Amino acid sequence: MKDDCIFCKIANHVIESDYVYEDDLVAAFRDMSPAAPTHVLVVPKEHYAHMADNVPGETIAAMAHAVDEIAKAEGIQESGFRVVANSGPDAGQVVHHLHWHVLGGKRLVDDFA
Ligand code: DGP
Repeated sequence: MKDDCIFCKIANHVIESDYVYEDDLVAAFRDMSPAAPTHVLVVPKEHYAHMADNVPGETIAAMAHAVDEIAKAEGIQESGFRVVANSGPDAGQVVHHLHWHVLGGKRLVDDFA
């Protein structure tokens, strides 16, 4: 855990949040500035800065499993959803702890992200 990282703190319950899914490797909680009716962030409990930070396959698999569980629980599995991983400055990454945005519950085709 990185001491100055907000998502490390949330994923490891140092700071509590609005959790929707959790297992040994990942936590998922609602984005504080939702861009869609469902806007959940899936984050690993270990600290990785972004998608190009040698993230273990086991962690990626756990994140993908979390997306599946969240889509079912949120009722967006059939209607559709988007998964976004902003990585680095050109993507506008603000929080430098790997996270996947899971967005759904409205038409997203005209939204850029
Ligand atoms: P980005 O790094 O640009 O992929 O987006 C970071 C997202 O994280 C942004 O949508 C707002 C959200 N966020 C930032 N800080 C917190 C926080 O402390 N709690 C929650 N729930 N969301 C946060």
